[in-house]
Amino acid sequence: MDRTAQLTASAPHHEIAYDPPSILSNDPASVHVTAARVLAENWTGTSTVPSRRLYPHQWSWDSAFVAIGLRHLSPLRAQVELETLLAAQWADGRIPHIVFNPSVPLDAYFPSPDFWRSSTAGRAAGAPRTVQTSGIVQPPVHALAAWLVHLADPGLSRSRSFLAGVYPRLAAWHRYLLHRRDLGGGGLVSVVHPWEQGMDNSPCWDAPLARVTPAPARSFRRADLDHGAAEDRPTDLDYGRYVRLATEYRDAGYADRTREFAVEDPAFNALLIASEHALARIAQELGATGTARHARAERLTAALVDRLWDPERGIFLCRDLLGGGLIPERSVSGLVPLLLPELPRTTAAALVRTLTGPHFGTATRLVPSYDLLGEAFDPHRYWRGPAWFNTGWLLERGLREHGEGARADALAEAVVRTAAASGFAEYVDPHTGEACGAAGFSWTAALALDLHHRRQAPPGEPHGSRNTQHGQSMDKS
Ligand code: 9WN
Repeated sequence: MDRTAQLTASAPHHEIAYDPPSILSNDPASVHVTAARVLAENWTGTSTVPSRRLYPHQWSWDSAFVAIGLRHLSPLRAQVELETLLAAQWADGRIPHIVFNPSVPLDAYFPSPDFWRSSTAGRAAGAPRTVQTSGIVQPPVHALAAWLVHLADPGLSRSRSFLAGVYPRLAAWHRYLLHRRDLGGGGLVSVVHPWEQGMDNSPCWDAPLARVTPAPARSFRRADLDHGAAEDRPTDLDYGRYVRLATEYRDAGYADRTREFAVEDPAFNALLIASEHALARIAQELGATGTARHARAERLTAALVDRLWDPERGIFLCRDLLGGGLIPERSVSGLVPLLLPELPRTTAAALVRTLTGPHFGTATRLVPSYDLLGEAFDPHRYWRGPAWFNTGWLLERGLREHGEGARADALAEAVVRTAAASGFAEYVDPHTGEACGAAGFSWTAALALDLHHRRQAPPGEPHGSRNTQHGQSMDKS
């Protein structure tokens, strides 16, 4: 049996040793080699940790981004990355934001499995018994990732029935979000914790979080400060609030209803819509029509524009369901809907102007996480200004989707160059490109690899344009 056949025959959750493609090792200077090395070092045998020291377990949206890059190194590892995550899905459909590695000491990351107590506190919601997870979720990038992973090697994918295996789980995930998390009743999904949205410390959460009584500082011990600089990380006060919200959700058996924090976020919903289009593609590949899913994605796009678009600011805003209305903060989350193929032309054009204007564009090469002119802007503090590589990757796709090829090329170039120069940092100062946070961060390496690979694609390989139906660029890259 040759190596591919051996790997194909192995069950999804068998460990796969890292086997660097020999073609890469001949060119030690390339982004391929350095990014591949980061992903090898962070590979556990069945999935990839975001960072060995700071984040030593499997994270949900990290794994989706990682799979998108891994597909260029090993389509099999990319498939296994997603399968490992989906194996920890709860019976109610939720994909937990962390899947814990039992061999990592409890004090390596907080909140640890003994905080979340998924197998007991989450029993009624259908938490798995054999693996410990958190009980909150993260943005639904997974169906998009699964489709892109399939495209990287359709033969391998079909031989392992990859899409047939993941489709029911991804469909249940979207069902959970659409049915259990429409807390505002307007068709959009709400997050119930800042960690769910993925941009934990964004100034968008300041007003809704201010209502939350923090858990006392002495009631928990932060592990992040062992590895990250305190002035870059969230404050103790905010951490106390994160802990309080998570504790209350856990103590209610992870049942979904509106409590102290409920926000409709543009990026979270835009990623669900992009993934719904991807799920339609997957359904088509499996022999169904996918029409109903495309139609749902179109309806969700209309709801997003209706509920979150601010025409004066030219950006989508977060809606605070409890504090009454739109939160007047410009964050990169509000630009991410540029991804969506059915965005009205005028909305897409306004978003491009905002992206390239003084709030996000001036003097920067990458896109900052928060308004450069905002009062809360801080170039180093977590999600309050620094540039992250996953949002750069998403916006590159959005620019291409809407016919802004030259801008997309420039952003792709900036992402790849800055990622490599920063040692694949978790995030960078948006003015200087200075590395911040964890070094050797997995999604930075994976997404730089993806853009690098696409830059190298032969001339004429099609990229998306807004004239395609349902974002057909999805079928090509
Ligand atoms: C909480 C793993 C995760 C990312 C998030 C990022 C950060 C965790 C933390 O790290 O969040 O989930 O402890 O700060 O904000 O986007 O998924 O990389």
